[in-house]
Amino acid sequence: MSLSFVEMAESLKPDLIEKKVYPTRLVEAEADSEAFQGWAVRETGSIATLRDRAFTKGDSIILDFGDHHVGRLTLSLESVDARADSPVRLKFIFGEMPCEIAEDFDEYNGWLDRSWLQDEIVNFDVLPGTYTLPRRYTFRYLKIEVLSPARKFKVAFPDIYVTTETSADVTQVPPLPDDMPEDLREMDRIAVKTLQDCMQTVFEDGPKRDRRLWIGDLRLQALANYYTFNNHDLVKRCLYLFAGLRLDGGQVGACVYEKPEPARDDIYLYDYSLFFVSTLYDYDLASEDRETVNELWPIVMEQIELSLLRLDEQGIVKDDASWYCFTDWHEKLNKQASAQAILIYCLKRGLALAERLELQAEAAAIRNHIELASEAALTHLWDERQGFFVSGEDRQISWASQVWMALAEVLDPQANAALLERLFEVNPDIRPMTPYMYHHLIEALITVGNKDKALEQMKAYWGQMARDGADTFWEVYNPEDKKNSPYGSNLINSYCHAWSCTPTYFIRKYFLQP
Ligand code: RAM
Repeated sequence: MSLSFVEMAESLKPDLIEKKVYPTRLVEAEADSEAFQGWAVRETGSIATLRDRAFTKGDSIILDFGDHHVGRLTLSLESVDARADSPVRLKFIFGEMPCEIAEDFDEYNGWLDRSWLQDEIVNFDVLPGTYTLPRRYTFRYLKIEVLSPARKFKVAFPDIYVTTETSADVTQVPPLPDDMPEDLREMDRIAVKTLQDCMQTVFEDGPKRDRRLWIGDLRLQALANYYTFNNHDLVKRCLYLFAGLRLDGGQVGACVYEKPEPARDDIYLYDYSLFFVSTLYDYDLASEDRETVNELWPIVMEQIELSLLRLDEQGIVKDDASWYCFTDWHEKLNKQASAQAILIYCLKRGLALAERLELQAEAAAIRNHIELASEAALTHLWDERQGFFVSGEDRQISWASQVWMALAEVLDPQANAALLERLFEVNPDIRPMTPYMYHHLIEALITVGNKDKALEQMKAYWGQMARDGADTFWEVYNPEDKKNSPYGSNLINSYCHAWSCTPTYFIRKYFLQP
């Protein structure tokens, strides 16, 4: 009997690799207008001094674990001066970034639930004792506030460590050549660590938040993975989850959950459902696993057909209130042109897959759709006078629309290259907001043959993130507004985010030879 898609996915669930990591120093966060988001971290003592200290109500310490980690905290507690005659009550605050241990979570008023912020009050009944907290945390910094004891005894922390978890096997990552410039080597290292910490039993988008599988993120993680950890089974598992958990209309949903059992979310994003096509295309190239590709091919056709239903009589993606396409976190961005371009981009990958699978009739049908959708884009979205693609009723000109049209290669190669040059010259106001959109900008520059500009942009963006102190690359980064958040508070941003891990893909795919 053949397995259902979800059963197949579950049969591929990986074991997690664990490692014990100890804190490296004691620190404090201090206000510093020069530092990223206004918080600098200053060393207050060596970790060795922790063993000799005893704490009472009102005391607190901040431990620095030296790098970003995902895992479970274990700590040993001892009573000092007298036997513990009451439980010990501790508050733990875990932070990926200094802002999380410096600012008060109770003042948080962002749009996502506060419960994503990682803090906890825990009572420990028996001392001495060694305890492992039940939840997984994502952090570099840990603040411990002692809420009790206040009277007879004090509490000491003779041992404390995190057991990290990931399905990424670091021994698989090929070393970079010795002559790789230091800034790129560093960017690659941070990107690989970002991917590593997001690789759990699925490719999570962010191990702090949302800790789930989104297909837009998966697509980019899978690309980076093929050049680093090269774990094909994890991509395969994720593809089967999306295939097996489609929405009622057949669309691949934007994200799925794993626990308590695999389940879909109800979010449908036009672009994200189409990315099933390109993710399978990339998987096929990397793995040559024809059995899987053949089995999942019908879902590709289904996503294509469903997406074509959104075209109006002119062959353009309808832009009304009844749909949502992600493209980027930018509140003013009109998504019509980028959606049209993503449709064409994915149709082209669908065509290549159909040809590889020798499905002539399907290939012919898709070829026809590519012609019609490209023709429609040139007729209705291309503004010859301005030399840009326009989007929506107000004929908006944005970076995202041009970048995606360049990736879809709607114009001939020369005109495509000129489009991106003009984009930099004119610099329309609606700019890329996230590393996700920057990824596409870099890929578009490489597509038109402008590798120098791609490298320059990568260094200006991810390079600046590294200079701003990133241990892992962030979900949101606007060098002009470093507290920027699509959720109303930088505390809730994810500071280890899947869609930010692609510098390693670019470096290893395009920049190994100078
Ligand atoms: C956010 C996350 C995720 C992304 C979606 C669209 O919730 O950042 O990574 O894919 O938005």
